[in-house]
Amino acid sequence: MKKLFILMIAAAMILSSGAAMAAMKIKLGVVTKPGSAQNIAAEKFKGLIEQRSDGEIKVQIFHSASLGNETEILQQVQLNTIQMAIVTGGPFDTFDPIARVVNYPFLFKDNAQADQILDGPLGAEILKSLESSKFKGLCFSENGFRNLTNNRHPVKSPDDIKGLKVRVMASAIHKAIWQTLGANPTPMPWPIYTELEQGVIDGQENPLWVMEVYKFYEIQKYMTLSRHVYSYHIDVASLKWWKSLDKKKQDIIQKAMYEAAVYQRKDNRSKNAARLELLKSKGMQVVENPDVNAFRVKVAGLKDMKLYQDPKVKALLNKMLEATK
Ligand code: EAX
Repeated sequence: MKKLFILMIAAAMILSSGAAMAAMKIKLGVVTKPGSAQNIAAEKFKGLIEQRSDGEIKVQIFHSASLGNETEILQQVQLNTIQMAIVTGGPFDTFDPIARVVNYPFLFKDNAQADQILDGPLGAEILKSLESSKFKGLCFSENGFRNLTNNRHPVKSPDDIKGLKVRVMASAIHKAIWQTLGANPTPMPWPIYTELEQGVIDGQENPLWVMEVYKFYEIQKYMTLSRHVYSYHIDVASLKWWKSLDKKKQDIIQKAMYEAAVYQRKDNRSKNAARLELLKSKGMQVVENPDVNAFRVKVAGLKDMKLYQDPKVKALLNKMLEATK
């Protein structure tokens, strides 16, 4: 009887403390729709964190551009009106030019090298640098290697790019790459289906999952496996919000985001072979072995451009080029 009484009191205490302590809510923004790379990372993070915090932390995902484009999402993170975001590396470079180092063309040879560098001390330099623009950089998930699609003709070498109107992200380095390759780059935020459909632009570049999830095979005839940029997401939190959290919460969030990122990279990569088959079966004409060396030679001078003149950015680029030689 006495035991039962104690148990009842304990239960009542737990219940009342639960009610008094409202769950903390994290608003997390992504520009893309469910099924996209960003969303897969976001949903995995939500699942892990809600389970591990015993419901003490809840995550609300805002997707499909409901908070605006990626630049606007990042502005909201800076202001702490949303606490977290998973955003493509491209648009980050207007906030901190350090982000354009990873967007350097033909930097990483393969996925393993991307992981090794980004999960190591060089990746950590990028995350640290973001603090000066009010972001707490947590880790990196991925879009993947980007490939060119267009509606004019097959692209096998840089000569075929001349004059193509290619949509690019809000990123100085992406614009410079396509300018150097001879295209007519047009910066435009995501999403871009209508612009492609209406012919406002001839082409775009993105990883394979985008062509599948956003059904670009309906409106783009030619694809070239150019793999010109390894496109990362930077998984960030608002620095102001981050500093308000105790160490225990910071740890659980940091760990869950990293695990979600590793899960998502693997998931993304495991689907690429099937995606390529699907895109071909939908009628896309694919140039699987373009003259990558010719592309590489054309963009080789980019590292000496003004874009990389900031000493911190230049130093990191040089370290990355050295590490990926
Ligand atoms: O993930 O804007 C872009 O091209 C990005 O890759 C987009 O977020 C799709």
